[in-house]
Amino acid sequence: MTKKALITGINGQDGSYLAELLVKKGYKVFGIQRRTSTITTERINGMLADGDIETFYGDLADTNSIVNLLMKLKPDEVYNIGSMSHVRISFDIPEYTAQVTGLAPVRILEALRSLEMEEVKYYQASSSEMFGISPAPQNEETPFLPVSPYGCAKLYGYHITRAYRLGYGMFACNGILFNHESPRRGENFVTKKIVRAAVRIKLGLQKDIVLGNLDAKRDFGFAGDYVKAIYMIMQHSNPDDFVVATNETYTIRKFAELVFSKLGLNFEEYFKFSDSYTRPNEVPELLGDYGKISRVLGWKPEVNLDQLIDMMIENDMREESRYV
Ligand code: GDR
Repeated sequence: MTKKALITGINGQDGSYLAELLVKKGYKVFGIQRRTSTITTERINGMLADGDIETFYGDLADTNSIVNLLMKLKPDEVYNIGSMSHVRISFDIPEYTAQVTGLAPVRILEALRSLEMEEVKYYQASSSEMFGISPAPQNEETPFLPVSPYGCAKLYGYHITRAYRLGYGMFACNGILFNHESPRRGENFVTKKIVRAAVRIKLGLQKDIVLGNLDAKRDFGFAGDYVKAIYMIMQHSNPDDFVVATNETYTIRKFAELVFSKLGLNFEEYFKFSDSYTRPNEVPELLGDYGKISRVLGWKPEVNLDQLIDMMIENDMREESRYV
């Protein structure tokens, strides 16, 4: 029988890659779409037009919309990928972040329970931001010390997912994903901002790039590889929690230097600092250890940082060349 999956955040980078993967695997894929005044379906328009996926209006902050969709669609698997996902912005809207990023998991899990749908599998998109200032490298045993409203909200989601698994025997699992990037990355995340700016500078469309703290270290993977990990976590015989990472870390400055040098540009000539992109608290170093998921599920990253940057530059070159 065809399996049905419901994805929150289907419009986003991860949701769109995950939807493509599940469609390929033969799933009937549904997505929850939040009402916005501008159209935000550009990453999934192809699948919508082909009838591969179907979206329904709903909102992670609106319990009734979640209950109604679970009753109507009766999914076999729910992937909670949706979130207020920007760490710096979470300092501006901390309560909203707690409402959406923090409480949506319990809204969904409790809805499944009260609808007597406990057999439905649940995936929670947990984040390396939960490690906060815990020293690197970080794995499943590392203590969580979040320092952003986003990290705190995600940590609630992580623990409530475990609590429902332990308390009610539900197949509820966490993927603790480190930073993952792609040509589809939202434009206000640092990798996309850097690649887009470097390409535009190269094409004469932009003069400089304004960034915040360049000393933080991040473990950057490819989102396309990470959704495969998500799928494997959900097909495992036992519900469990896994770190998904690359075991490598780079400063933001190094990432920028690599991107600019690939285009024959010297990053320092174009970089301007602005405090408006710094955070009240910074997470200094994220470096994941993907040993457990590699041992238990056989997952490992396939795309390295060099290939990831090439992919992102090629995409933005194609898109920005239209404006030359
Ligand atoms: P992050 O990603 O906070 O790690 O969370 P982001 O790309 O926003 O920042 C990475 C690092 O770059 C520094 N930085 C800047 N960041 C942004 N966005 N814009 C800038 O101009 C800038 N200048 C410097 C930041 O201070 C930070 O150190 C991402 C998100 O996708 C989360 O949703 C996800 O959970 C985690 O990764 C894993």
